[in-house]
Amino acid sequence: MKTRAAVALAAGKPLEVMTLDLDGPRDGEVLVEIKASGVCHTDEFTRSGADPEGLFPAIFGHEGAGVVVDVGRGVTSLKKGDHVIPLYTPECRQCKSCLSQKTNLCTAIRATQGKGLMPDGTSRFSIGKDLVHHYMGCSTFSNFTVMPEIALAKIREDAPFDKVCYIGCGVTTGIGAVINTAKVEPGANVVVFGLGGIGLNVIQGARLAGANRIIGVDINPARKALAEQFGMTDFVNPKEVQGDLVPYLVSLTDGGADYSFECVGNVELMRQALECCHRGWGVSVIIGVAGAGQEIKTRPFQLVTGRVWKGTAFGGARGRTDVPKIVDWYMDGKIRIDELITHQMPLEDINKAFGLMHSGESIRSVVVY
Ligand code: NAD
Ligand code: AHE
Ligand code: ZN
Repeated sequence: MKTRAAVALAAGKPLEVMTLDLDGPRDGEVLVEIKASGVCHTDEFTRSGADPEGLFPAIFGHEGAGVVVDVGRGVTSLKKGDHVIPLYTPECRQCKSCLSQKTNLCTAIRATQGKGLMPDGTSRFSIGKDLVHHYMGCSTFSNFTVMPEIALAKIREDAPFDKVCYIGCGVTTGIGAVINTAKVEPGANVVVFGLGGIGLNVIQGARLAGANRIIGVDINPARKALAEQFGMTDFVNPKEVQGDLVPYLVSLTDGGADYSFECVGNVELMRQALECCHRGWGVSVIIGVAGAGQEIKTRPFQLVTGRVWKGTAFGGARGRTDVPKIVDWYMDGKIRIDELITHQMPLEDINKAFGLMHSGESIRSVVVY
């Protein structure tokens, strides 16, 4: 069949919207009509050429929602008409990682996913004879995509696609980092670096967890008002702080943060996020992804004296189990999404989403098909 998609032909170039070929689902695969897709900073990270795993040409997008159109042989858990959210972190429930119950990082299809291919080592997307890569196993910047069954979460049918698509990455990552990875407890002091599409969900997760002080750090002063609505108690603009940021944050938190979160992808901020944590117990969680060649560093003494450095992917969530529950939280009014979706656009205008991200005008842009 044919599908309309935004194709990344080369690193650093705008995406090109075109019609291309899509093969149907093979064994264990599902054809999905994508109804909406958020644009995450990770899409921009790969588009820019900073991602060591970046492949071109490819169809980006990993924050979608849609409807099952067809299923391949052997698919048992999904049928035509089911509403689904694609998962860049699948949940096979059979691999060593899934069975361990210690991680959400299912390994069943990670190797082929990282090569931009389906689990059988081929791509469903092509332009004539030329292969086009999948991206993060999802490719939600295509109106139709093929996904492995284990990488789809079935969700309720009354949930609006143009809102719950955001649960496919940003919402789950931010809230999950607080609840699953850090396990923030009531009364804790939390510092959040970066108040964009991920950081504001960390703020909302910290509020849900009953945190006491929730301190947001961002160089964009326009983030303050929205972050306050989501539970931030104090805003710090590093450009306005006299002297070093770390001692300033330590004094604001009575000796250091119980938990900090880096939601930017900047290795200098990752160090500051660790070092603003409380001696003896502070835990710093890295969420941001940093480009090829970037490395983190600190004095080992920071860890010797009890600070803990952690990271999280997809907020530690097991997608097929946890994503339907997070959709329920949204539908029940326990969490908020609408205010964070600041822009919507048709696929033809997808490059505007990257411009809005860079200018700091958007929190999340959502492409609606
Ligand atoms: P975003 O562009 O929406 O937000 C980034 C925010 O950081 C902006 O508000 C910006 O003003 C702020 N910022 C930039 N430089 C700063 C600085 N020096 N000091 C303080 N604030 C600064 O991006 P996003 O979609 O929220 O993604 C954030 C990061 O998280 C990216 O690196 C993305 O790739 C990563 N991410 C990781 C996961 C995961 O599973 N680990 C999931 C989603 C996104
Ligand atoms: N390919 C990059 C790493 C990118 C990365 O860390 N991705 C996160 C999700 S970001 C979503 O917006 C993730 O899930 N990582 C775990 C995994 O298995 O990819 C690189 O540096 O090579
Ligand atoms: Zn993402």
